[in-house]
Amino acid sequence: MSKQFLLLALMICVSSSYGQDHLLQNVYNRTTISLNGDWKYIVDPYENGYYNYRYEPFDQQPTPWASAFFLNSKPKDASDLLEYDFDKMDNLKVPGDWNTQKESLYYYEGTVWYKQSFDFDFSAEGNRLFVYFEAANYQAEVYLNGSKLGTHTGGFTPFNFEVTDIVKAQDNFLIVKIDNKRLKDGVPTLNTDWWNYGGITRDVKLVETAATFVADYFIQLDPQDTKKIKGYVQVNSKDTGAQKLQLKLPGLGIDQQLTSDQDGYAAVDLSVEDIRYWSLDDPFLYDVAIETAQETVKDQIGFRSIRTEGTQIMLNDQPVYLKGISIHEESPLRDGRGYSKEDATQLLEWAKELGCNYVRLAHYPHNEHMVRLADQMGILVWEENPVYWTISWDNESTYQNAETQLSELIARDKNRASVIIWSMANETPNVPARNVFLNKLAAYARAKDNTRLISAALEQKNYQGDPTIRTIDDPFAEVVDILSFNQYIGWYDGLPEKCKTITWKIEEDKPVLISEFGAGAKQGLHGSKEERWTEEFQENLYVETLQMIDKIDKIQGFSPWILVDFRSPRRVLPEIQDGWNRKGLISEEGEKKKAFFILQAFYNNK
Ligand code: GCB
Repeated sequence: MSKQFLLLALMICVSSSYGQDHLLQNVYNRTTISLNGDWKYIVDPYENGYYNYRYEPFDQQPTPWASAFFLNSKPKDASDLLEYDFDKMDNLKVPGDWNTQKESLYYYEGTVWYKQSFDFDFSAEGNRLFVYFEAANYQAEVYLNGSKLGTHTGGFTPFNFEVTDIVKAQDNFLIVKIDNKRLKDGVPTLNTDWWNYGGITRDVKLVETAATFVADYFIQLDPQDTKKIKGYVQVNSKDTGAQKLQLKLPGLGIDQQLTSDQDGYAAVDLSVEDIRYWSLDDPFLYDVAIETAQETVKDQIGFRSIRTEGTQIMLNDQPVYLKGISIHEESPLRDGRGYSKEDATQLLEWAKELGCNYVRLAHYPHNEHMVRLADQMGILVWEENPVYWTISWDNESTYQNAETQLSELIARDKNRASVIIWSMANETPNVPARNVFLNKLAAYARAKDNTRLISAALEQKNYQGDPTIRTIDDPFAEVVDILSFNQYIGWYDGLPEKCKTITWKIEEDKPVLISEFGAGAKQGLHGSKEERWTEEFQENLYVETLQMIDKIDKIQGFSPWILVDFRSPRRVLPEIQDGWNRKGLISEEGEKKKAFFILQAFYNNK
């Protein structure tokens, strides 16, 4: 194993100690049993089912009282005192946020307990079983049949636990305590401009594996040599010693035996002459199969190179201009958090219709359908860690939390050709503790994945005090591969006409992206271009901004804010906002605003 991959493997082992098992690779394509559907729930604002009256967690007591909710207790006889009963409760749908399912939970931030029952038969002796959550916001305590499996922190990344020794043939009860209280030391922190949807927001699956199984793999083009495919496969086995496995890429004529080391790792290092590279016009995905003696895991992987050269972004050694749009993960088809393939399809089809070749998935990891579809549709992707605005930069556990969330995102999406940028953070203040925090995070991301570019949405400033000249003055600009910043000239900063008066002085020899600009407009509200909230105001802001952007010589693309109006508790203006950030090019009802067509025309001419 190369030094680099050894380091990678070590880091993965370290991160798995953070309260959950090593993340299974590619659950998306494995045969699984869905636990989606109706789950019983108990709203528990005082966390009465979690703490005793001395405020000690039941799950840390040697013999928890029957009143602990995760025990799913039932009265032993008619005189027994018990003050809860899951089976008499109402249901919440999983996947789904609770806010848009129950009116009484619309603004709720706190604990809700979920319970699902299931039967399970192993299909072969010696097999193993995992319960896999695609995401739950924000903190999850997970119990099966009264035993604690673990805790997961972070609302947007997957986690799994092995349940081989706990699962029974019948009447299993999986109980999950979800707490979406915002926390000062959390990631994100107390303040965000999006809705804090709570719940088990994505799919829950049971994954049965063979005794020895493919736990993980990272198979990508070598960034140093586009005729090489490099990475690793990791098998998990209770048997120690080397394992034989077979890596097959029939489209490239590859059928190679690999032998894992003591820790289950086998390096992948293949020389290939004639690769059909994944590209925007030809998003070709190769069928990949990894076989152990007992099972086969299949995936579809694209091979492309991405790098920067001076101020250009090079996709397969050709400069590419990123015609983008920012997207929040809300369903364009229902209300609330998006989670389905249909949600992702609609969002990405709108992006395509707009003329985009690139999307910024803001401000946290979106569901896996987005990147899987982007792989198929030939759309480049920016993925983002929810390090947003003000984070407790000095708090080591906040850093660990941010790193773990990033590591789970990279673990899930590291084989996706569409993903070209890992973004560390959004609009964070330039203070020493933040610089230490972000530098460490960027170094971590680079060590984990050297096949992608690092960025962050930074802020712009007056150049040497002159308000007509703008620049980026931030030490993190030295660290990133792509220099990105948000700017709102014409909205928070003067009126759209102001764009004409601004020039840009960007000194770094790097590709530059504008990760946000925009203006609010209520779809259907018309008036003059001077009138705030009208479609005409927003349209004019796009006209003016696009002219300004075209004059910034290092610009290699942008992702305006935002594709669709999205919910935000910060946006309370009656009759206009009513709880929605109105900077969408499309309303939450799916109606396009005038600015949509301005951007579409610009992209079509680019
Ligand atoms: C920003 C933030 C984004 C907000 C947006 C706005 O700079 O990055 O999260 O939603 O501005 O609408 O103010």
